[in-house]
Amino acid sequence: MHFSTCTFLPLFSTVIQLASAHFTVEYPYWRGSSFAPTASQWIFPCANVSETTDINNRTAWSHEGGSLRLHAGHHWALTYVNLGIGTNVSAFNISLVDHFNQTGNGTFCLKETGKANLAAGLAAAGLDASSAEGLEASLQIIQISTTGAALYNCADIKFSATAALLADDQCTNSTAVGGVGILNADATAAQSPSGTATGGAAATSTGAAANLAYSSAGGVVAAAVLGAGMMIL
Ligand SMILES: *[C@@H]1O[C@H](CO)[C@@H](O)[C@H](O)[C@H]1NC(C)=O
Ligand SMILES: *[C@@H]1O[C@H](CO)[C@@H](O)[C@H](O)[C@H]1NC(C)=O
Ligand SMILES: *[C@@H]1O[C@H](CO)[C@@H](O)[C@H](O)[C@H]1NC(C)=O
Ligand SMILES: *[C@@H]1O[C@H](CO)[C@@H](O)[C@H](O)[C@H]1NC(C)=O
Ligand SMILES: *[C@@H]1O[C@H](CO)[C@@H](O)[C@H](O)[C@H]1NC(C)=O
Ligand SMILES: *[C@@H]1O[C@H](CO)[C@@H](O)[C@H](O)[C@H]1NC(C)=O
Ligand SMILES: *[C@@H]1O[C@H](CO)[C@@H](O)[C@H](O)[C@H]1NC(C)=O
Ligand SMILES: [Cu+2]
Repeated sequence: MHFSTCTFLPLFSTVIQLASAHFTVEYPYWRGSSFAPTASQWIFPCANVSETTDINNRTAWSHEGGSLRLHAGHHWALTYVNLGIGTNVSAFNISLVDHFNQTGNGTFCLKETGKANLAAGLAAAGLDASSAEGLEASLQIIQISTTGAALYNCADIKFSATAALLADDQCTNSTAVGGVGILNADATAAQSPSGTATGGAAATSTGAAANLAYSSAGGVVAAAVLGAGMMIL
């Protein structure tokens, strides 16, 4: 924790080893490899990989929240999934999945991603199922692991009412891969670094981290958190 910002991290040779970890977006197919020479997952907002210019190369994705499959290289990472509407998105301002702790390395898959949040985000943009049909959009997936530096990858989609979700056999989490929600402590606990954890957070050790708690299984997408949660990274 408390590493300097990610722009300094490439100065350390260890980053070269970490580079093979990072993560891959397997579905919807990412806009291009963020391991390519001119790309870097450290670069906001999309790893310095340009948007897909040919609409036929965009994955058809349900406006009710399609599937998302990652290959995660870290043993855990705070993970966010955002979406922006447009052909060349600069504001990924629809939060599909607020941050949760993605645990385990290997395949991580959400069959139906952020359905309620996407509906609300489309409504905020004045869109509904019919007017969203065929629109281009981009997903931004962010992972933040132990060093506190954020990793970015994007995938370009087009909304399609007929887009299928991934089949069950193509959307499974690897053994020991999953996610846990992060619940912030209440105000009282936040004032007291040695305060009692509100759940099964005993694995974490620092004062602030001790205030984090796992939500019940399935609570991942709904997990609520205050900004203080970020500071422990
Ligand atoms: C981003 O990619 C372009 C080529 O697409 C390259 O010229 C540029 O140096 C890259 N930026 C960084 C910071 O690596
Ligand atoms: C679209 O995808 C095809 C097949 O992957 C690729 O050969 C082609 O270069 C892509 N076109 C653009 C404009 O990215
Ligand atoms: C897409 O947006 C980026 C960043 O704002 C910009 O550099 C690039 O020129 C845009 N691409 C097109 C085709 O307009
Ligand atoms: C995420 O979960 C892993 C595995 O349980 C744990 O080691 C790590 O500290 C957790 N990270 C946060 C920020 O809670
Ligand atoms: C997970 O990490 C362990 C230890 O670094 C490694 O041996 C294993 O191959 C990784 N598994 C996957 C699926 O990447
Ligand atoms: C996201 O930005 C677009 C364009 O600026 C705007 O129309 C939309 O209302 C914003 N959505 C949210 C959820 O803030
Ligand atoms: C993978 O794990 C996440 C977090 O626990 C869970 O929400 C998701 O449903 C799992 N994926 C599948 C396909 O079961
Ligand atoms: Cu990495």
